[in-house]
Amino acid sequence: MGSTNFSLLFLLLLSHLSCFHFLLVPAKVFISIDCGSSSLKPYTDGNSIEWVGDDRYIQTGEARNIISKEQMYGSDPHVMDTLREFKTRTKNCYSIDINNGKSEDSTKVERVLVRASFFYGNYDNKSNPPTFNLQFNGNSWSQVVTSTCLTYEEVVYSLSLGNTPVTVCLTQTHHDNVPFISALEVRSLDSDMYSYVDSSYPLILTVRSRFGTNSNVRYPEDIYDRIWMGSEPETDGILTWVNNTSPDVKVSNFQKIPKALFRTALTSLNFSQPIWLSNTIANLSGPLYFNAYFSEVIPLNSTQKRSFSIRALKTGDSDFSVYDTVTPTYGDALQVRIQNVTTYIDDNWYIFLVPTKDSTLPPLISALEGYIVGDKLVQGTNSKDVNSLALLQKSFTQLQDWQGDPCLPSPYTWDWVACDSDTDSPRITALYLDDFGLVGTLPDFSDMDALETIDLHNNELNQEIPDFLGTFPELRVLNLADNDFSGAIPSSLLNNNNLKLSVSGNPNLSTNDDTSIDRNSTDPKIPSTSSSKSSITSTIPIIILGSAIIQMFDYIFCL
Ligand SMILES: *[C@@H]1O[C@H](CO)[C@@H](O)[C@H](O)[C@H]1NC(C)=O
Ligand SMILES: *[C@@H]1O[C@H](CO)[C@@H](O)[C@H](O)[C@H]1NC(C)=O
Ligand SMILES: *[C@@H]1O[C@H](CO)[C@@H](O)[C@H](O)[C@H]1NC(C)=O
Ligand SMILES: *[C@@H]1O[C@H](CO)[C@@H](O)[C@H](O)[C@H]1NC(C)=O
Ligand SMILES: *[C@@H]1O[C@H](CO)[C@@H](O)[C@H](O)[C@H]1NC(C)=O
Ligand SMILES: *[C@@H]1O[C@H](CO)[C@@H](O)[C@H](O)[C@H]1NC(C)=O
Ligand SMILES: *[C@@H]1O[C@H](CO)[C@@H](O)[C@H](O)[C@H]1NC(C)=O
Ligand SMILES: CC(=O)N[C@H]1CO[C@H](CO)[C@@H](O)[C@@H]1O
Repeated sequence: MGSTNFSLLFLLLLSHLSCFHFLLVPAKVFISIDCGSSSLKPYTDGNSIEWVGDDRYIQTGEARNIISKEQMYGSDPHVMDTLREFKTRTKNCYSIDINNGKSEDSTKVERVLVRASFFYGNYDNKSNPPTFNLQFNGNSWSQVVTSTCLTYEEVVYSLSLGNTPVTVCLTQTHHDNVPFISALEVRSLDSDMYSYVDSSYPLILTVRSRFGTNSNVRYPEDIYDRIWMGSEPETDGILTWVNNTSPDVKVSNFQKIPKALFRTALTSLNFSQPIWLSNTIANLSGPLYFNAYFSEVIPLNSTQKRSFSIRALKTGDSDFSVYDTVTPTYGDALQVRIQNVTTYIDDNWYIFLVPTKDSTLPPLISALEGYIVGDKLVQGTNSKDVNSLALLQKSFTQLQDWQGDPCLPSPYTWDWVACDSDTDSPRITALYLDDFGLVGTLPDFSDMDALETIDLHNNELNQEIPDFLGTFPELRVLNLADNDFSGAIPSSLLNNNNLKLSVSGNPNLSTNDDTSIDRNSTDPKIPSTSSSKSSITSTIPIIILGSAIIQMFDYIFCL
């Protein structure tokens, strides 16, 4: 970069409500959930976005009101004044049926944008904003470090199984740090958006800024409701804001970004002065991808030229690479992809816009969007197992508030299952449904054919012992003790010598004297030998996470 003095532009994230009221068709899926609100009447905010309460999306946690409205910059006060906290359980999940209750829609949604917002507002009067983890559809998403300001996390990913529900889970990771959430938004994206990144990887937002103004753009100008944050006015005497004099800017359909972004730009006062964009990302785990947007702001005559190179540090390189040299056109939008970027000193990424030698005008930029490419998406727990768990949940209401992927991400399984979590499509190996107050009859869950342990003792199951319980090829422990089972014991169970069967405490069960049932009269123990499985019981301790979780840059709305 030679001896040039670069001016450093921090992307300070200042927020102002935008106030455009165009009527546009929104994204196909457009669900906005005001967490902790049970209001039955939808609330429409200043951007024409309709918010609903979260009752229908989650069964756990408790609704709370914030105490302090200080530092609520940029957020809708009505949406942010309630939240849901999760004092019990390690993992609590929202499950959002993006078909909105309709049966399998012919129009498949391929990609979604999910945004989770957190505004602490001292709701618990402890002045102690918590830290916890966030997951989507069985994948690790981020560590949320809340503060007194509004923060949000955003991820874009593909739904490989079509219109499966979007699940968002919060997991407690630190003692006394109770997870909470203020808002949750799901928007569908068109399949060609962000398609230059392999769809088996998620994109986790790090920055989405517009320049030359302090006002934000989101829905309705961006029909996908991406939030393009305005920035701080320039006061350093090096950079300045300009308005685009073109009455209209052509934005090709492929870019699908709002025209409004091109009304303004950031430029240098001095034609030879580069623009330097930067921000910090601690613990970057994947490459950074950026989209930068440009448009010439004045009609140029024959002696004027605006041309500059775009430089950034490519993963694996030791010096800044030139990604592209651009000459923006008046009245046209230009998108440049800056891919495979990594961080440099002190976990900062840098993008330089450096004027070419023949340029008579300084560089400029209208908008910038940046993502981290996350870890490969998991497939999710085996679908036979998931469907069978759904049958159990349908039969027994007390199981219904378990949502999200039952096994993933490891170690956050549901409390009453164990999984073989060595793969990205784990199997359920144990059901620990002892003492759950189950009354009635079992549905046929024989599709869960990787089960090794079924513990149903101490419930009120009152039926004949169903034959399907004898069909699990891997079953080693079946505990049916202390129920109201009746009739005879199926021979498939009696004849299975590998099975530790317990049926004591079922007074109406006919046990022929000679049989070897209750080969052990005491309750069988959950095997602790079987090596790789995590044997999780309902008294699971809080697990403090190791270093495997990505620490993400939180999008913070603070002055
Ligand atoms: C918060 O706690 C303080 C004392 O610690 C108490 O005076 C105040 O009334 C509490 N506020 C609310 C809203 O509970
Ligand atoms: C851009 O235009 C707006 C009004 O359209 C005006 O308020 C603002 O001052 C202009 N900014 C610059 C840098 O000229
Ligand atoms: C413009 O910037 C260049 C390089 O930073 C510097 O040498 C020159 O003095 C500057 N000109 C003005 C008018 O500030
Ligand atoms: C081009 O525009 C610049 C700035 O307005 C002006 O100084 C210059 O004389 C113009 N040149 C021609 C050939 O019109
Ligand atoms: C990014 O890096 C990956 C892995 O090194 C490589 O396969 C891919 O081609 C790179 N993409 C671009 C656009 O440079
Ligand atoms: C056992 O069977 C009898 C008669 O069928 C019934 O009255 C009784 O309630 C049953 N006992 C239990 C514990 O289910
Ligand atoms: C980054 O990772 C290191 C080691 O895994 C950890 O000690 C540190 O706290 C992390 N930093 C942040 C900001 O999470
Ligand atoms: C079938 C079975 O598990 N039998 C066990 C019963 O318990 C005794 C000791 O308590 C074991 O030795 C048996 O193997």
